[in-house]
Amino acid sequence: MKVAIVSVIGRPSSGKSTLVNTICEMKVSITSPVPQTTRNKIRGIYTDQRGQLIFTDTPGYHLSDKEINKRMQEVTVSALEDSDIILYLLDGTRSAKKEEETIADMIKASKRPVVAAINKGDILTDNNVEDAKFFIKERLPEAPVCVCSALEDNGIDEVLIELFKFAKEGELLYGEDQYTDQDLEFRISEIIREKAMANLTDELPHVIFVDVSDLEYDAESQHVWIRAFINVERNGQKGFLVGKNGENIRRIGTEARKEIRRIFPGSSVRLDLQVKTAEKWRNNSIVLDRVFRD
Ligand SMILES: Nc1nc2c(ncn2[C@@H]2O[C@H](COP(=O)(O)OP(=O)(O)OP(=O)(O)O)[C@@H](O)[C@H]2O)c(=O)[nH]1
Ligand SMILES: [Mg+2]
Repeated sequence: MKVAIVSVIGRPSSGKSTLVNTICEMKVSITSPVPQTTRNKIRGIYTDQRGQLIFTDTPGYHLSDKEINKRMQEVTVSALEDSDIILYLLDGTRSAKKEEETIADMIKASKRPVVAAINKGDILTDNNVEDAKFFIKERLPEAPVCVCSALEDNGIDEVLIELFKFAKEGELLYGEDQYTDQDLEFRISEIIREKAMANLTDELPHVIFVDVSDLEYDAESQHVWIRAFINVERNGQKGFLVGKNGENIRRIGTEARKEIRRIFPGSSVRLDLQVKTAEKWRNNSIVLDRVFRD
């Protein structure tokens, strides 16, 4: 069996999380049109008769000295170090500038085998594809190049073929049916965060975090009960989330519950969702949020 850990690297909004979800055929990582959606390393696992590829989805690499960006850059760099292969995702609709050059140089410096995938093939012009290919040829001449659409599931098989070529013989690291290693609370909180982001505008998506305070599963009645809080930084932000007559929070809850049910096939799910002002912003993503606003 072939096995490899694959870091998915690219600029914010290039489609890294969408790609990992498409490959794993399950939603393992949340996505949105808002850049910098992914905040942590997320693992998605793909297994077939060839072997196993463990994908690490990373926060988009954004050049900036702001604290949030530096933290997310660190997450990306550590994923690079932990990986056997790099899957470099380029958004073909955007021309390669300084940021793209920095990422390409970083990948080169890591000395890992790299597969380059030009994403958003469904909306690319021939010129877009040529430009992206030219850029890769210049910066990473050894990398095989694929054109794909993570959203429409096109060209993904070619990406997998190229990745498996670099994978080494080894034992499977995860069970054949496993598609992620995230714990349930984290997945649920991410789904809620995605739905909240989709129902908010402007900077607010970046100043929220979600915590799941209770998760109970009754195997006999196949009933799941979840209590979760969407935390905002200041009281004044609560209204945006709750909406007129609670309309917004209801919509977020309904959309989230629908998706959470897929994690528990055959079970009924009750989701109690509330908005609160966090007394204390926790480390990690929370500090990121606060700094991001500054
Ligand atoms: N047209 C098109 N849109 C895509 C494709 N892949 C992703 N997108 C869209 O691009 C946006 C960003 O996708 P994500 O998967 O969240 O991007 P990401 O690289 O994980 O972004 P960050 O986590 O913020 O770095 C979303 O609106 C996706 O629907 C694609 O193949 N074609
Ligand atoms: Mg992402």
